[in-house]
Amino acid sequence: MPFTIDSARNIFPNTLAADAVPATIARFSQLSAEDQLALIWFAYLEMGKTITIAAPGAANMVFAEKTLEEIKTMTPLQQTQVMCDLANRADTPISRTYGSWSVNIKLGFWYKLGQWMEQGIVAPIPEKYQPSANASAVLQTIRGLESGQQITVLRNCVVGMGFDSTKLDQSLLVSEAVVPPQEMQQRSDVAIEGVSNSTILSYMNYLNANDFEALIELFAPDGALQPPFQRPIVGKEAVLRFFKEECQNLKLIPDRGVLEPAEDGYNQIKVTGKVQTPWFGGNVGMNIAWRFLLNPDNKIFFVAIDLLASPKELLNFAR
Ligand code: ECH
Ligand code: GLY
Ligand code: GLY
Ligand code: GLY
Repeated sequence: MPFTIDSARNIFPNTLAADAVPATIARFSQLSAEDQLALIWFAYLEMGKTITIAAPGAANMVFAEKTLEEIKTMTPLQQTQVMCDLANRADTPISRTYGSWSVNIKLGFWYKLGQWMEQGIVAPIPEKYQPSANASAVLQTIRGLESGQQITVLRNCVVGMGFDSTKLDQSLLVSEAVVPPQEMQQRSDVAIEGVSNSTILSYMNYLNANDFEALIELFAPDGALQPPFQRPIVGKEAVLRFFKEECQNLKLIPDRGVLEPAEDGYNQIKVTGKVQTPWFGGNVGMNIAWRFLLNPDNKIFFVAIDLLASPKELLNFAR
């Protein structure tokens, strides 16, 4: 076999990802829990002036409801303690429950808490809270990022909170129900300037239609998918689980690409374009590159999804 997952990760090495995102999250995670919560609060309020977040679907909220109600009945001091425990990834019952939730349930939980904090139902961040110098510097960095990078930082901060899910009994993990694939008549076809390969076009169309069962058949049995700033997810079973859990209702808007032959009958394809998340819809277009490696059977051996450093990167096809 000419390629391994590790060597495939290096196709199109000139692709410039938004390294400011992991760098900012690393600095964020060094802050105290109080600083972390205050920083996200201030960032969230500022971003809310220009971009609107969609209310979580009811399906995301059912799993968090019991915990939210429990928090509601607590004293303000206890509420603040629960939030600090989450930021500290402490081993507490609520922090364990939080750790068992999928990304969208975690986001829905904080969405609701944010509303309650605004309404005074849950202990707010004190208006006069004085962040440390480091926290102020991190907030300043976040202000300077483009909106797609800002929401990625927020998302990853929320994902990192709570008890470490890998240390939990995996049978306890919960995620929202999978929506049925879109009806055929409702679907639309993407067009990608410079790319006519059927696997690439089907990948975009199936993902846009939430048709994960068809989508996964485009992958080789040992195929892998690498989400932005993550390690590759390897094998059809794990990739399918990821699609069902974290990829519902995304909108992929690929724009252009290049295909070039690689060793031993493989082909490498780079596509750039935009992606929208259901949480922000058309308000935030993330600048994305897909780096595909197709095997000689035209199956996906590897695909990396990169959040790009700048819009300029949308035009970068240098090899
Ligand atoms: C408050 C203060 C106290 C602490 C906290 C608070 C609340 C914070 C809240 C934050 C909400 C944040 C949200 C962020 C959502 C971000 C979503 C993103 C989605 C990116 C998706 C991408 C998809 C790419 C992919 C493609 C593929 O081809 C394959 C699959 C996949 C304020 C109370 C915490 C409420 C809602 C960034 C890029 C294209 C890899 C998925
Ligand atoms: N974006 C990472 C790489 O091109 O290798
Ligand atoms: N409102 C976005 C979601 O529930 O996924
Ligand atoms: N978890 C993927 C999204 O929010 O769009």
